[in-house]
Amino acid sequence: MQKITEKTLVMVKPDAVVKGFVGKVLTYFEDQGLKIVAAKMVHLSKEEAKKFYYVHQQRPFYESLTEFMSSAPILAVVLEGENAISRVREIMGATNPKEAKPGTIRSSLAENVERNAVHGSDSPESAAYEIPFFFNQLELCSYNL
Ligand code: IDP
Ligand code: MG
Repeated sequence: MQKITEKTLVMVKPDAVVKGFVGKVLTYFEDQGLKIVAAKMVHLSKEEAKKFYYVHQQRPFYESLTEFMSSAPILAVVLEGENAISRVREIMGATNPKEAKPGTIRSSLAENVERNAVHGSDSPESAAYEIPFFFNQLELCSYNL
């Protein structure tokens, strides 16, 4: 695979935050050499959650998902690394924890298909919407591991 340095937006979701799994979730990514270049705890309003997940507005789970995502704070994080977008998706595991490979975050920490512990951008286009949703240029750090 071609090596491209990418940034991707991760959220530790409310279920994982309230269970005290923030550190655990971040460790999965740090252990794979992904670099945290921004982080912020945010309690999204329902409207903000709807805006973040607007691509899913026609889906049957949109109301419930955005209710859940605004039920408690999330930790928004930008991770940087080679092929960060696809690597984060691998480390997270499938949306439904029942289908997630052993050793993935969702296999280990998710409750169900909705309360699934973590979000990660699914494409460069999504990352380009999701990163500035939470962070401005000044909030994105640059350093060498
Ligand atoms: P992803 O987070 O793995 O990219 P998406 O299909 O983009 O999955 O869905 C966004 C989020 O919506 C999921 O992470 C999950 O919280 C929720 N979700 C997805 N599918 C379902 C479902 O069938 N029932 C309930 N919630 C769902
Ligand atoms: Mg998605």
